[in-house]
Amino acid sequence: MDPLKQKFKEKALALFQANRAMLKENGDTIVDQVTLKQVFGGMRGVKSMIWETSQLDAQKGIRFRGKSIPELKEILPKFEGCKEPLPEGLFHLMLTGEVPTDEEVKWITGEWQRRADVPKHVFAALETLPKDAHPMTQFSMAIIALGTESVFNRRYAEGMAKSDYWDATYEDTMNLIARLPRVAAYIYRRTYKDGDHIAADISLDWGGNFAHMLGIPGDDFKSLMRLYLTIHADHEGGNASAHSTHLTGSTLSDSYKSLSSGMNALAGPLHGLANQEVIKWVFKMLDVLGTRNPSKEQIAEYVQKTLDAGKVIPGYGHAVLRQPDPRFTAQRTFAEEYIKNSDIINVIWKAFEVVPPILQGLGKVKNPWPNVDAHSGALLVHYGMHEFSFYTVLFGVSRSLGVLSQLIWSRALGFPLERPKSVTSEWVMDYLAQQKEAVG
Ligand code: HAX
Repeated sequence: MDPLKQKFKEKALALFQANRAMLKENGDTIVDQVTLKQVFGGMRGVKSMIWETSQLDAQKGIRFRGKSIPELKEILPKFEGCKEPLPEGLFHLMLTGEVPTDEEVKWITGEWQRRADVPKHVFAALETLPKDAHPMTQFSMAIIALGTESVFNRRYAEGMAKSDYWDATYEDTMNLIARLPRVAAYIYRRTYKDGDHIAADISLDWGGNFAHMLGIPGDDFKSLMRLYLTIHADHEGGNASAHSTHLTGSTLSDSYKSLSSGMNALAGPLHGLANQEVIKWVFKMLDVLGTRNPSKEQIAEYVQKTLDAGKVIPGYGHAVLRQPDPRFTAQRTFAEEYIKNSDIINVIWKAFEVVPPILQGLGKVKNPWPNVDAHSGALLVHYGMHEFSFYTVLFGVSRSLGVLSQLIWSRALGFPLERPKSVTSEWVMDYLAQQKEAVG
């Protein structure tokens, strides 16, 4: 058994047994109550799922196994000469709860390189799609096509025991994560660069090699990719991409179909596609205003116009957060450190001063602050990636790390098929009438 799998197995067995004992004694303890507002309002805040890899706090933002993003930047191993954390290290942390050593991270990099070969039929499947198919459509389809290799499906058909489900899911997950950069880079190069593909560089790490295969030059872009792939990886379990992956996975669908579900959720403009929408909105504003250097007053006017047209301001607001997103702040810190004087980044920073008071003034927006998607596009544009519709694929490559490491946990902890209860509006009216009658 490989060392990462061995480490996971020990931790998972211990937690499985501890949870069993805890539930035997406390299974009927009430941890939440649900209001009608929550039932009609997208289940906001309802505690109904276990997610081991990360947890979100409305004020402090994301914690990966208790660690904040600035802490991750300190404690996770780095690629030689780079100051940003390696996503391989975060994967280890999420999967085992332990900060990895340099050696452990090197092992993961090597293991993902060893598993990185993409079957030819995946590229052939992609070639059947028109070049202008949205990259998220291509990405989701490619992930499904990779699933013909599923170890879980093969072993399930052979009669695998329930206690081994996590093991087969680990194998699928390691293979899938290893192959995603190659698939994503293929989509980028076929869609925007006339199919002029770039071979992998095995001297590089997972994120650095992804940057290399995309064909965006420079060490700073590789550093950005390492940071980007780390900070987008997980955001506890209730967000739409994580929850979709979790729900599909709960049917014992394989890692490929589960992740593809998650990517379809990520592709919506209220979720991951917001990174594309933000930068489109910014460039449209610059075109309309006829300047690359708008004043705060001009930005405020344009924000108001967007709202008056009945649209949301992309990159602002959040279902859980009530402060500026620490992932926004991490990208801002990166820009301050690596980039001097970029017009487009200056616009993002000015918008950060202008948008929150306007949204606050509407009196209904619960979180007027920027989220992760407000900043990422400007960084990518700065380094020469102008193909906005590809941005959500970058998010998706990263998100695989969190949702798939959790899928291994879900299988190891024996989570059942997810099946909440739904009711009709008529049921609600009848229920309210009965309550009234009972009170007299
Ligand atoms: N601009 C304008 N109005 C906004 C708004 C924004 N950025 N954010 C929220 N609102 C509005 C809502 O549309 C809602 O209006 P109605 O009552 O008229 O329907 C009202 O304020 C209350 O919404 P909320 O409770 O504050 O927010 P929700 O939890 O319902 O929604 C969203 C959270 C992220 C979907 C929302 O803030 C939004 O649409 N933001 C813009 C899109 C965006 O940036 N999405 C990315 C979010 C982060 C993420 O998942 N990244 O992948």
